[in-house]
Amino acid sequence: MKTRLARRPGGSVLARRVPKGTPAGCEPFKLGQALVVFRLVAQDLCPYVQRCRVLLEEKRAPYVTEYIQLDQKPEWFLDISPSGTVPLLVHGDVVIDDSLAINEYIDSQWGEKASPEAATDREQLRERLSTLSQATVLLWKACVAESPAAREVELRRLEGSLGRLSLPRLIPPDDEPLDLFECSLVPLGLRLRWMASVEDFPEFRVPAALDTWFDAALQRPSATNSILPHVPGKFDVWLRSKLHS
Ligand SMILES: N[C@@H](CCC(=O)N[C@@H](CS)C(=O)NCC(=O)O)C(=O)O
Repeated sequence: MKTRLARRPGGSVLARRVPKGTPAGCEPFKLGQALVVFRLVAQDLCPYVQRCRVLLEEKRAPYVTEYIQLDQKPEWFLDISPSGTVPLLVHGDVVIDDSLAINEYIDSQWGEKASPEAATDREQLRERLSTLSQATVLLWKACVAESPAAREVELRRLEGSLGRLSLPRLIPPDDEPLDLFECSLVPLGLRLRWMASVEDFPEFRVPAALDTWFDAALQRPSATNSILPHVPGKFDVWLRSKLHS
């Protein structure tokens, strides 16, 4: 059963929470008729979690997302998580607690490859992903900055970091999956859009080519399916509270 599903991905399980009675162990389990393979422990606002969900959605891999509160981490999570951070992937005996490592692992386990084979290309991908992670941190710093002046500094850094991102190719058709870099770019694009909808920061502009890429990427089902519907509203309230505190 597992092998057949692995050869022919599809039938993505879109359960958003693990229902009551789900085994707490790490074995694949049945949800309705589907065999659930990947289990992702998550927090609803986290951009790193969303990277993994975009990839799982792009690959139509069967998975469940189990949301936890980071200020009340459950015992079972602390027992299996080396770092106490989300995302945490559980797959059989394998437990991984870093979004980029998780995505590399999922890519090695399921469906068509979303990353290059050659070692030099993989190294280059890691560098691009590292710049992307820096941009993600800068966006967060801009949001939580303690004064408008400090925010402006972070926004300028963010703009510089976005300018250094090597641009993705044109967005592929929906039936052609995004690659690993593109999957990680989606959560950043979404948060830049949410940020712009809360307030116009006149000194800050997303580079035009990147903005055009976001226009197309954020329409993909993987972008909308990879977050819970309440999250844009929650981000809005959170950012307003930071801007006006
Ligand atoms: N490098 C990690 C970073 C993950 C991370 O920082 N996650 C945050 C949530 S967005 C977290 O779990 N923080 C722990 C906490 O708040 O206790 C990754 O890419 O997975």
